[in-house]
Amino acid sequence: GHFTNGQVAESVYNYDETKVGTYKLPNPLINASGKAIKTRAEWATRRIELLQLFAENVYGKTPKQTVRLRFQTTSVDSSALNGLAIRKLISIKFVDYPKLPSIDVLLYVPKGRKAAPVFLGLNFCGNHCVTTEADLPLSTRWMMSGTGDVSVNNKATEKARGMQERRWPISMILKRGYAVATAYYGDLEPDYPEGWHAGIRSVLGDTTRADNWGAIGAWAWGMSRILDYLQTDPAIDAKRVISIGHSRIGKAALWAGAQDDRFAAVIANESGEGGAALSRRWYGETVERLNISFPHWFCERYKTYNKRVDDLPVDQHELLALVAPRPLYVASADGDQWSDPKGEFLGAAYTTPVYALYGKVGLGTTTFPAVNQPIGQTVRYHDRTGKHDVMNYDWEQYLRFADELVR
Ligand code: GTR
Repeated sequence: GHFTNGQVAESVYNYDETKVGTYKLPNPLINASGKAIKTRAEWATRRIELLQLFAENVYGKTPKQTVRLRFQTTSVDSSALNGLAIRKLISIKFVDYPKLPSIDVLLYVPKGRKAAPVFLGLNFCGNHCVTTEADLPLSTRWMMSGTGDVSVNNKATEKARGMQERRWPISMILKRGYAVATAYYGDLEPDYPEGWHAGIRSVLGDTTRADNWGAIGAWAWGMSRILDYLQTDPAIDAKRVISIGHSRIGKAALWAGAQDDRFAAVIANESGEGGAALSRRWYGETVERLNISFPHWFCERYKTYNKRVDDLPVDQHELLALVAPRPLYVASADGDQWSDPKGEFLGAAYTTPVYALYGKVGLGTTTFPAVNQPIGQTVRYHDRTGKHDVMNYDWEQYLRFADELVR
């Protein structure tokens, strides 16, 4: 990112468990007027209230208007990745906003499988960066500067090809019968404070409002537009589209899955603060630090909570609860204390009463597990050893989770 840890005062992050202190979380099953929620019907109303509270105070309001899309398939390779997959490139164009960049989708479908379930996740550095296939065009969009000339003057170079291939074990996923759909998150909005001028937020929303959507909202919205496309593709089982994302894109995957219940399941890999981690738990990154480092990610009003997170009308376990009764996977890494593994775990654990309304066991425990020990039922969690990253270990768990709960 643009900012490295330690640039601002220490008070905005904490790595000392003894300093976490006490906090009182809002109860997902007590509504804004203090009424206890006891039935699924009451939850349906409470759910709308929570979505609104997250929109007004955290992510900003997602514009509701229907945007006319045109799906243009620009390339089909019927024998990609050594014959494992059909590879399609689809540009999602905005009919009414011809100057906006398209969302350029890279889709791999396992060959010989009808109506494949699919993992849908945005990527950090262009489709060319999730695979080494040489014929895939380099994204021409604004790219963050990186080490080793992977971008020059904010444009991708050939050196970026395959750069995040390890995070996307596409062949392994295809062999398990799943399709993979991805697009560059910068197609929706380049990730820097003024980036919105070049993205969807330049034409939708209202920048004068304290609850105008932020970049995370734009990325989440883009995931739903890709889902719109997937619903039209007979090679895909549109009832089995899994929203997945890592880190900031994991925050977006959660917000997408919370708002759009066409997503069959949600996976948040090390989504951290503003994602799966509890905001009131003062550990790792804080709301204040997040808003200082990334002023464009959330709505303006979120900043007013920088020094008073206890006043937030919601906390992140309630975001996770919005996924119920659908399967949810929250994952951490023990080398990624910035994301607050324990705060992510507790976020997942505190969805339990909402899953129970549907007769489902969520995580089924409030005891933090040992490393590399996946736990849970409809809600699952693991704390992998190692760094802030997406590893095969993570994917192995996600594939098993999908095999058991999404197919
Ligand atoms: C960090 C940020 C985290 C997380 C991460 C990422 O700098 O503080 O909240 O989003 O970036 O996206 O890799």
